[in-house]
Amino acid sequence: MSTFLKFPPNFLWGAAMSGPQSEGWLGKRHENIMDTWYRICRNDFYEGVGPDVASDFLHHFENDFRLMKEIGLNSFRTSIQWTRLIANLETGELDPNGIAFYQAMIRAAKANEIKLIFNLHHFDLPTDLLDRYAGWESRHVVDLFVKYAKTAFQLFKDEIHEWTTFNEPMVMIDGGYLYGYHYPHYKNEGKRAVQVLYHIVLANALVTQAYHQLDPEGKIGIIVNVTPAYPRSDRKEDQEAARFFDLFHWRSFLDASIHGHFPDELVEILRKDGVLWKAEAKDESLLSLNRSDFIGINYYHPTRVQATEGQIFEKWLPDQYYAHYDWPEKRVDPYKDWEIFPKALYDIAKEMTKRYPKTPWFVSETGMGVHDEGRFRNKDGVIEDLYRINFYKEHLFWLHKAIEEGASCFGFHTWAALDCWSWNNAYKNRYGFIEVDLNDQTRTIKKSGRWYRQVSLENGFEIEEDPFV
Ligand code: BGP
Repeated sequence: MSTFLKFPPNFLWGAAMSGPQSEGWLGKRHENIMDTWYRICRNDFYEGVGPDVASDFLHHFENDFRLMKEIGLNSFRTSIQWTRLIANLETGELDPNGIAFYQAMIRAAKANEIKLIFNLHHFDLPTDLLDRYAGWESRHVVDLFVKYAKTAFQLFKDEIHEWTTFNEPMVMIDGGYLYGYHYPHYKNEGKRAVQVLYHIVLANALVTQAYHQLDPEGKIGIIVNVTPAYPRSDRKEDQEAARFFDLFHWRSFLDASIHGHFPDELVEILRKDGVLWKAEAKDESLLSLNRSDFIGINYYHPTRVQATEGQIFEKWLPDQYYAHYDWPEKRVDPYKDWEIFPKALYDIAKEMTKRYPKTPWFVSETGMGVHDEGRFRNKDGVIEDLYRINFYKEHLFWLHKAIEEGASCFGFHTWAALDCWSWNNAYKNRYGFIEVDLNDQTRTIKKSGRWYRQVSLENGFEIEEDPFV
């Protein structure tokens, strides 16, 4: 017996990319922190490949939108690069080439009937602002970001009606301040990380306010990477560890942008520990009055946690409240060493419904990066990526179940439309529905792209009865 999994009407079937990972740095006046990282340390990147040309979306976007239409995308999210649109970061003076590029991109999306969602920040802080003001630690950078956002809204408000402020701000904090895996590679800077978190939340509220003033009909949200924290056991200590992880990594951004304030428990812990952020008196009402219209959820893998074993930390770190737990039964994506656990999407959806019942959300990224996909090429030159199709089917199965049970999820975007550059894996693992040959930038649709077209056309797909339970 088989069942057809039908999704709600007007469901978004799409994919995501980001400016830095697809356009690269060609033609920009400024470097962002990822560009700088590559310029000064090429060896940190797989085979020394950087974000200079990336997938050359800058020159191929017209054809790329045609291909996106061919694989059935009715929507697509990418990011504007602050470092491309703005010529003078302080005054907000515009770069005419940047404007021309984004306008042309908007036209190409429209010509192919693809709804374009613009994101304003995808890990790509201009390096000048890091060097001059310590980046997101500075309130002045919040003001400059708001200035840039207002400019973008003014320029594109007639064509773009869905915006997002940040992509995965927690990665900026983890990667840049706590564990050092992204430039500027600070480590164990817990207090500074907390200030960065606060400023991002504040910037989100200010930008939301600016957008609502300009276009009361349009919608603006924030994209967060949510990994449910599954405790190792029912023991109180493991449950407590999961509770803190959840508070710090999930509810910090979501409560602030949906409820208009941070969770009290989190504020109390940070105050008690002497690491609470610096705020101004007016901020409280700013957060409360300017809330996100929708949420994007990026989900790749779950987090499993356990109680700490009394490790002493010299400086404050969120890790003093939990430790990672390695579940012996986990199924792993060998290329990235990420656990594959599709049911988490159902659990996330349930939590969203419980905590934020009125807020619509969509899956803004999920995907599977695979190394050396040429192995799977058939005689016609097409990569037969059945693993990717199965990965999406399993995730969609759980998402569909949650929607049937009332989750207000309005779309599914994969990472990525085309193979894109990764933050330090470069092009080692490929995620796209469309293969990019880096030798000559030719594009070839993979088998998963053809499959997705069918799913999008039929607004669902057929499965054997409950194959994944
Ligand atoms: C997400 C980012 C994307 C993308 C993806 C895949 O966290 O939002 O930009 O890179 O992860 O990860 P990676 O490229 O590191 O393999």
